[in-house]
Amino acid sequence: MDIEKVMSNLEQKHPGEGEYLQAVREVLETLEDVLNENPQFESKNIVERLIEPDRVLTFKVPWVTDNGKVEVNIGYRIQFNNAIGPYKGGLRFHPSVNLSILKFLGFEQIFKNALTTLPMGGGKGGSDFNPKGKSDDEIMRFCQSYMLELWKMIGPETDVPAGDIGVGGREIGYLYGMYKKLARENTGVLTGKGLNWGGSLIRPEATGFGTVYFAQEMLRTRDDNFEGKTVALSGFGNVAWGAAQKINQLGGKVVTLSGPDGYVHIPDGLNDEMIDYMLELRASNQDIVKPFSYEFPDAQFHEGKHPWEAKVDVAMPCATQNELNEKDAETLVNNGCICIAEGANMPSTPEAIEVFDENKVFFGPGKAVNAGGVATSGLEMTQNSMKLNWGRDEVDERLQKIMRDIHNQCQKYGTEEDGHIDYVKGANIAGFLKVANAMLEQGVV
Ligand code: NDP
Ligand code: 2IT
Repeated sequence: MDIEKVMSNLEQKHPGEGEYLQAVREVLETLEDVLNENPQFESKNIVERLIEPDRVLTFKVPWVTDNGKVEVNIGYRIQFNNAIGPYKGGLRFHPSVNLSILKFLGFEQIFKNALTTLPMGGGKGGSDFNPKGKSDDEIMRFCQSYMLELWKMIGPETDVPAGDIGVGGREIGYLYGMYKKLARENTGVLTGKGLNWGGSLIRPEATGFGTVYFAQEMLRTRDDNFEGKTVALSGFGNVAWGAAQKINQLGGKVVTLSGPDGYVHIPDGLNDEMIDYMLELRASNQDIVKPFSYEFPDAQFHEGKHPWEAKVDVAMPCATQNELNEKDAETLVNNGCICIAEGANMPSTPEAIEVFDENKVFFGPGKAVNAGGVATSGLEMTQNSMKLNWGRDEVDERLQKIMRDIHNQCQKYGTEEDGHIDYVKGANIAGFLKVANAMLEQGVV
């Protein structure tokens, strides 16, 4: 397959969609051997059928502010690929949201979901709505208006949205309430639901827990573990919160958190009181981590800086795409960082990944590392279908098993001659093979 030709065709059809093109290129660059060994994929044009979403929905979302002003946002849902199960993936509410970002996220989701071993296809959605500074009622009215359009396109066996940036338990509640009213049914149409109405234990923590479980598997290949390791986290949202708890449980020390305004350095490590304060800060709808340094004098705030300048053993980017660049990667490696595990989706730029590759440090890409979130969404769907709730330990054990399994798949397809594991290659090939074979078996549809 001529990657450059495929990419230039795609670019012509979707000009300026940088994140989407970046995500597609990264996958295609790792598939060369598999495509050569499996000519049936090329003869049925699997790659070109896979990189184009099944359908893209955009719609207007009008809503009324507390002051009676009428606002209009754009709503989206990308149904990317359903070869192995219903479309599945989160909703992102953030002012930066556009088609390119949602298409990159939807594309990545196909492979991630395939890796979980559960029957879920790939999708993503959201809006350019900015939840920052909005009242609870405003959030509710926005979610209701969004669902008024979306509900006909989704369903427990069709397309099952969940949370992502700016969408957590509160938003899922408002979205679910409106869906239920319109569809007149209680089903597992969304995941990340409240525990009293179909949610699963561990789902809020799952992405962060899974990220740490995956990093633990990477370290284990060198008989190493988290005990005494210093960890730089970015973001201070849902994923960072779950990861911080698990790192502490395993004896590691989280020394940074970040926001768009900069990062805080906590030399003695994030403690439980600080983790609770993270939640408070999030709930206050503030855009910044600076208040952390007022509340805890030992935490030093570094304005406008990335946490990657801190000297750490492990780095976990948990905020957003392209938040860790080539220079950050060089700084991390020069400071002795041995493991990078992506809690966020595509947080490292291609140049940064090259630096990690050259230096043969552990680099776990988001689609493998953060798959614990959607995997636990899959477990929520299973519980909804059975109309049963599993206990905390049962869900956690299943999550751990799934993360070990994803690591094994990466190891199987990504181990190089010198024993180094190329997790990007491993994850892409394992995910691709599952989806591509399903597409072949189901014909041209
Ligand atoms: P949250 O909204 O809970 O937190 C996001 C964090 O990232 C916040 O600290 C936010 O800061 C920061 N952030 C968001 N956008 C930007 C930006 N443009 N520039 C700088 N910082 C930014 O989201 P999650 O924790 O759920 O998601 C974080 C990442 O993890 C995303 O990449 C998401 O796609 C990924 N992910 C999430 C999963 C989940 O289950 N929730 C599952 C798998 C991956 P602020 O709000 O102050 O802007
Ligand atoms: O990026 C992701 O995997 C998510 N935001 C979670 C998706 C889900 O359906 O739980």
